[in-house]
Amino acid sequence: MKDYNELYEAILAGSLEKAVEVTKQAVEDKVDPQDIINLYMIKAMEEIGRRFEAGKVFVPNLLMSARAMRGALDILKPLLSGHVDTYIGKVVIGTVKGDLHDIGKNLVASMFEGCGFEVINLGVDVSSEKFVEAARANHANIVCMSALLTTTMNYMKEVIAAIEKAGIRDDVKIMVGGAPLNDAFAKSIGADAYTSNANAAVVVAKELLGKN
Ligand code: B1M
Repeated sequence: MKDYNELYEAILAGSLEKAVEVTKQAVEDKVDPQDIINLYMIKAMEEIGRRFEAGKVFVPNLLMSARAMRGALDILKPLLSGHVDTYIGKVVIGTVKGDLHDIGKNLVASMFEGCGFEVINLGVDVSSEKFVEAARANHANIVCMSALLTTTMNYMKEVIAAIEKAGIRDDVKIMVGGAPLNDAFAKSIGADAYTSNANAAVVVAKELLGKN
């Protein structure tokens, strides 16, 4: 496969135009969208995160990289979404209250859509009330929560408590994800599953619904 390292560099540098240009080229060259995402885009976001942690770059750099990543992802989104006549299930997804990170969550949402789920994407900074309201109003099969901060991941427990209090816990499966989470954390808060990436989220969701 041709090397699209320019895409990695463009996202790292926060260059939206370049990221879009190289992604369009990769699509024209018929590169698998999953490879574009996993080999270049996510790796660039990981590296900008490392540099941020090391104090070499700052919040504006993160924002510019995120903007470049989103621009590139927008081009790939339609390619992740196949046409479906019958939905496998309904997913309500959001990034929990206090947390503004949405790139990973949107990737998970796109994968769900592409694999035959109907997705209600609540965005970022989502309160427990909003999760409950959306799950109930849409008769969701799955509630998916994302958190990227160690300070916000604990809010997931509050959402689960609210879902229980609303009397709909038996109607929905609860899935969680995001970089600081793991299996043990998911179990400790009473979630049905944790997955580390977007592909696994779809596989596990199908398993939970007995649709694999
Ligand atoms: Co922030 N940030 N950030 N940030 N940011 C991190 C998360 C951090 C690790 C960077 C670092 O220090 N190395 C750090 C968190 C430290 C911690 O909590 N331990 C951090 C910090 C500290 C902050 C601020 C506090 C910085 C500040 O203001 N001083 C601030 C907080 C704002 C807030 O949320 N209240 C902040 C702000 C931001 C920006 C707004 C500038 C921007 C986000 C823009 C946006 O999302 N629209 C940003 C970014 C870009 C990052 C990093 C660099 C990249 C995140 C990302 O998009 N990754 C991040 C460092 C890093 O992750 N290496 C960092 C790519 C994405 C594809 O991966 O989101 O992990 P990810 O999603 C994956 C999986 O986790 C999983 O699947 C996805 C795809 O495979 N997944 C799920 C995610 N959700 C799922 C849900 C599921 C299943 C799987 O449901 C079932």
